[in-house]
Amino acid sequence: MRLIVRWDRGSGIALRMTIARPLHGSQRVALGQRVRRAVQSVPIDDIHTHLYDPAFGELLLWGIDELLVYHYLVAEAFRYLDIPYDAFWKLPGSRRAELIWDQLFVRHSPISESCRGVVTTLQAMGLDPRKRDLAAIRRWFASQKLERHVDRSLDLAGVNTVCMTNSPFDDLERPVWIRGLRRHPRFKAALRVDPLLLNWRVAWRQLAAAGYKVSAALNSRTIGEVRRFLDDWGRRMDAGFLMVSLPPTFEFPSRGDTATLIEKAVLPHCGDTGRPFALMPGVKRAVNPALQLAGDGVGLCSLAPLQRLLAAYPNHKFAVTALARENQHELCVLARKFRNLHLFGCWWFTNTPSLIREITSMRAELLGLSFTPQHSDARVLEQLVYKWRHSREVIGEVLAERYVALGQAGWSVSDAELERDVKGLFGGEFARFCARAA
Ligand code: HDL
Ligand code: ZN
Repeated sequence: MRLIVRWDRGSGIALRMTIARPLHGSQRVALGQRVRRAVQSVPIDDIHTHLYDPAFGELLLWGIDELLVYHYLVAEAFRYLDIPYDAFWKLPGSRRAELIWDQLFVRHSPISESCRGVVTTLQAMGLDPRKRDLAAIRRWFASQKLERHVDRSLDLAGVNTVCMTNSPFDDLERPVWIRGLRRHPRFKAALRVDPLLLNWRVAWRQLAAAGYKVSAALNSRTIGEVRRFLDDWGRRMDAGFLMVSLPPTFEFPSRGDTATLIEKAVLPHCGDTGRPFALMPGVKRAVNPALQLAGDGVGLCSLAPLQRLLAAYPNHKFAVTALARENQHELCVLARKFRNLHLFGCWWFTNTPSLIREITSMRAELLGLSFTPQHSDARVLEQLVYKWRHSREVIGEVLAERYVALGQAGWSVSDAELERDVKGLFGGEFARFCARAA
């Protein structure tokens, strides 16, 4: 600190001003390293994945072939492949994996984020992809025991727990819940309701077949039974929150099925149980259906429906991640206006280093520490490793810049305070948000 004394001519009083002495080079470097160390070491609660508790058997995807046929890589491989889409889908998974390996790792350097992720993951597992020996990599995975491999993958990723995406409408998943399962302590559940909210014309028949007295008409009896359905599945799953992805055309309020079910069933359920409602706007499903799961696109949303929900339901909790890059700034400002809005993740097409940097900087500058910077969206077990190593790298850089700028302004943080702050970002703030009384 530098002390400066100025005489005030008028009053003749000495004005003492202390000017923060800027951190000098080595102090800036040391502080940045402390921040990166905290970001690298604090374990993460991953609040959105498509992974499954091992009790769900085949639904938990793992191994090199699943890493290679991940829909992100399918989309990228088809930019080089000229075989017909249906010919590709007729191939066995192992053959699809070989085609993708050949195009994205042998014939071209794997510089995309999804391809680099496979390299990061293989290296972390102690394999050397530089040999380009897919057969050897396959032999290693084939020799792994899943139970140990699950803990190894979460530990290598620095992940404490993962939250699944659970659907009563999934014909493979539903029977496991109905039969009952011994839950793995590191796998939490979230109740995904896309089919219910986005395809009521089909969903009501599935509820009826399951014994809920519903009809196509969203009358009071149907609404009551939909709420019973949500109560039953929320309890069965011990779901931390409900979630739905929404098209750019989503409107609220509206007389449509989606808005009506949200207003009359989902929000009353969330109000009764205190569960947050996670909204994921901006998905254009099946813009290229021939790509199957890889065929979804992105669209710019109006955030006015979200704003109306936040204002109309001040005691309900909404967690939101938007898919369009161009929606991110307005979403940040909305979060400044509504404390019942918690932002999370750089979702899907925004889960790239350049956009994680842009979005996380914007959020830290506008929201401080009251958000969750990332979720992995991992669909294959070992993806946790790269999705979190890559994200921690960028989040660590962004936070190092913020804390150095704070240091320059004349503030200091202890290691304990840094750890506290990062724990909040990596799951603590979201847990507090979920636990907050509705
Ligand atoms: O709707 C979602 O939850 C998305 O994450 C989709 O599952 C998407 O296919 C995906 O895996 N994105 O990462
Ligand atoms: Zn997802």
